[in-house]
Amino acid sequence: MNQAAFRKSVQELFKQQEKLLARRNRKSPGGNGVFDRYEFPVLTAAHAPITWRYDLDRKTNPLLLERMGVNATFNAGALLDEGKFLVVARVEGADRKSFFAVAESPNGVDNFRFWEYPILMPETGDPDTNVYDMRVVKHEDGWIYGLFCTERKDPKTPEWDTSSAVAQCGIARTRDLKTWERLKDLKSKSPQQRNVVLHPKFVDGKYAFYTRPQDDFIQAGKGGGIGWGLAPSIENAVIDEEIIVDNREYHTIQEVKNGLGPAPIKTPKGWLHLAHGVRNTAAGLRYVLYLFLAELERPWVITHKPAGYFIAPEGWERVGDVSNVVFSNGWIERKNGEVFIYYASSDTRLHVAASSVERLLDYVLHTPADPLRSRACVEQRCALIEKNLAVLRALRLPGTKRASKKAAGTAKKR
Ligand code: M1P
Repeated sequence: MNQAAFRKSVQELFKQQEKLLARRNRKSPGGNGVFDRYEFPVLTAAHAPITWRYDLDRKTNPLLLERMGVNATFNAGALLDEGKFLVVARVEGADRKSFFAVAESPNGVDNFRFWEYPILMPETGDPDTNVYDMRVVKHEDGWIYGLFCTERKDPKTPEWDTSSAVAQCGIARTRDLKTWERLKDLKSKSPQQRNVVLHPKFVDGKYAFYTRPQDDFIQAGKGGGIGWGLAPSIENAVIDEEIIVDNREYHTIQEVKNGLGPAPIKTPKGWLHLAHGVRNTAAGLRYVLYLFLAELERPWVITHKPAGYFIAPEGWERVGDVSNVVFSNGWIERKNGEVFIYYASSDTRLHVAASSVERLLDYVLHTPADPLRSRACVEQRCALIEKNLAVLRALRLPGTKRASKKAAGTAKKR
């Protein structure tokens, strides 16, 4: 390529990307009242800056080839800071290594643009091979903390085993999301920790953590459930005692494993939590999101937990590097009570859904809990049907009379 053609090609790269970055997003029709999806993902691999991927120097890259590809941008922590909507995304390079990068939007639903550089996270004395899934928390001690999964090759496995990893919780803190101070990894009795979240408030004067203790490698064979533990110090965080807050349960959306998403939102009715649950299917694992509410004074005590999932993969969200997965580690509560839920689909891209504290609380407080048996589930549903038919009868809506009479008969027989 001569100089003029090269210049034009570079220009074209930026022009095409700008079209994507500037694309307006809007709510998809057909929401269920609890939340609304948005039409387009807010981040994809193609959102990664051109300067991260191409060598734009004609001397060293005369054919303008992409040198360092980005495979995916997904599972993101989220923060509202001085009116700016910030997500700390997991960016996965073509080389499979993940790293963190901040993308900023003026409105939380579109126009997300990565900052100029990704985060250069300091390492501990035992360098991470891979880091991912940061939960960003503004703690009452004044720092912004990032808790993330740090993985290193399992030193106990034989040489031929090149995939077994030890996962632990890395902890770093910052004031501006640019400069990070790395603290010691969290210590607990569990040999594996993923999905660890820092509670935003001190509890009994201590730092409080939601954990996910695991005895087994990746597939939670033994142990599991969302745990809870306290540590007197954050610089040297050690949890001596871990209790299980929300366990795995046979034949539920979280029968294989579960993990907390972002730090909880404080509401007048309790701490509102978003988590993911995983179950087995013939096609592999299925990840869905669910909500629950915990006591304000005792955040480890669940008071309400609707049955089943809150968000499950839908349409093209089902397909990606790890299909049939939705995962969320970030949400933002706005001053007006609106809540943006940043969820990734199939370990590939990041989406946003909108709801509000009012709607989420209504959902959590008034959706029945899982009665754990088919017959009991049908009874729950029949109770709803019966109630609805009575309402419709009272409303005297056309077309409802026959159906409601028939149902009244069925209800009597039961
Ligand atoms: O591939 C789905 C998810 O798997 C892991 O989550 P968990 O430990 O709860 O199973 C993580 O690797 C996560 O990043 C990923 O989205």
